[in-house]
Amino acid sequence: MSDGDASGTPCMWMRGGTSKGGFFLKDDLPADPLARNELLLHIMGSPDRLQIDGMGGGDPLTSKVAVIGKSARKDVDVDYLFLQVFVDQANVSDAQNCGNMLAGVGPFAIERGLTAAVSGETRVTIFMENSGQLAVATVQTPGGIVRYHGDARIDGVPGSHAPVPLQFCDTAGSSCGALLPTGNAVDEVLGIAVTLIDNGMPCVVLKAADVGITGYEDRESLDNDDALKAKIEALRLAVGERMNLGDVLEKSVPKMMLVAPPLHGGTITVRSFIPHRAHATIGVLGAVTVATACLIKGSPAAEVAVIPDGVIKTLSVEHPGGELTCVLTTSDDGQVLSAALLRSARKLMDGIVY
Ligand code: NQM
Repeated sequence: MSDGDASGTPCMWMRGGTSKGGFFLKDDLPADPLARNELLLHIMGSPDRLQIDGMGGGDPLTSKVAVIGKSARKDVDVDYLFLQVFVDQANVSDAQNCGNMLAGVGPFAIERGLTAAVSGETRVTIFMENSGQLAVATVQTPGGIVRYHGDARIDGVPGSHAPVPLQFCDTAGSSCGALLPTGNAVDEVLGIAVTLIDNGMPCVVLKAADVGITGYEDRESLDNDDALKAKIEALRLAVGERMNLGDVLEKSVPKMMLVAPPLHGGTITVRSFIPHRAHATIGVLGAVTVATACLIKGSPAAEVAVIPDGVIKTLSVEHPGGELTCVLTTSDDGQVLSAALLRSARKLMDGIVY
């Protein structure tokens, strides 16, 4: 990048859920996607394992960008485009949503005056451009000012913060065109039973035991297991076309979800790969998608899950950093109608990035 970056770019750095990254107004970034991506790679310091020359934290979870603008859509406050800036490749992908960064979108939109706050709590309706779907975030706004501190705790984030409940409707087939893109609850791929599913995040759900692990390993052991990584990457590459995602070699989807019975009274245990590193916890829409897989009869997830009765199901997805509770509202015949879960966000820095 030349000295074109001398004047810098306004941005806010925020934690959203268990992710962290840059939040930009759409109008502050180049309109041309190639120029925008080049600028974002430069800002993050990619490609470089440490991202030492940029703002990224050397981890996919801290190399994320949210681009936000006022929405022209009826009854929608803002449009949100999520961009995954790869750490060690010169690649910026819009092929997935991020439900964690989503938690910062409402507070950012209010702080930047894209939508008005009311005193108390403000509902912000967000169009997720990556998948063309809606989410609603509820932001604490006493006196019309965003409040970040509070008593809500989420696993994977130290301390407590103001709650940001998120609600999703109609997330089925976000990127794959259908909840089950092959039409099957179970497919056999390279000799392993998998569910190919997308309820907000394209995922391959399989039993951890079927790839030779317990499903209770920590992130470091998983990240150091090259044989396991090779096995699940072969599976991932084999299902891209079947999931309507095309060639996924350079894509951040589908995510690989290795499941096992719950250990701590929850619904299921998951170790997720996103897709080349193990997740420290689990993605938001990844969790919604795995929770949905638990409800599909005969699927690998259903075989290990413990499911409560009732049409409103509180499903606790256990992960390496604790658990994430998804509340799924289902129809009488078991279809998932909506999902809700709790996140929090924190404003870390507001200024100019060079
Ligand atoms: O699944 C990581 C994350 C995510 C995505 C990933 C996410 C989601 O934890 O909605 O939030 O799966 O790449 O931020």
